[in-house]
Amino acid sequence: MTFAAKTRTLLTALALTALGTQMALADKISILTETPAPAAEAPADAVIVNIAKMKYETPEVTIKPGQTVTWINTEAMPHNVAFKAGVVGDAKMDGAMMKKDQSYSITFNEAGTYAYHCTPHPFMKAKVIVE
Ligand SMILES: [Cu+2]
Repeated sequence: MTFAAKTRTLLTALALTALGTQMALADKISILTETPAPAAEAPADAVIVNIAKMKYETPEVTIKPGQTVTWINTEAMPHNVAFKAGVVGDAKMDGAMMKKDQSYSITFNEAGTYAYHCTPHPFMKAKVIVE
């Protein structure tokens, strides 16, 4: 094999590995919109988790694969939804910060237990169980 051919083979292998990782990430969850939406625009069939007084008001929700959870921040303190590395993919995932009356929606595509927290307030913890 020539050097060029070897390089091409290596690059193809790297590209496929990167693609595989991306697809695995995209499979576990789908984020409805990267930036928070107005609370009133939460999907009608979503399971709602309100955030108030530095807490996720429903610390545990159980849904089926393909269902969407929408978080609504009801207070002035900004909050988000974040996953540690290994939960929804190899890397950690920090959702966008929600201001008061903003929402953030995630569709969970695969069965599993998804523990999450708020990035600036790591003591705020809850989970989504998909079964
Ligand atoms: Cu918070």
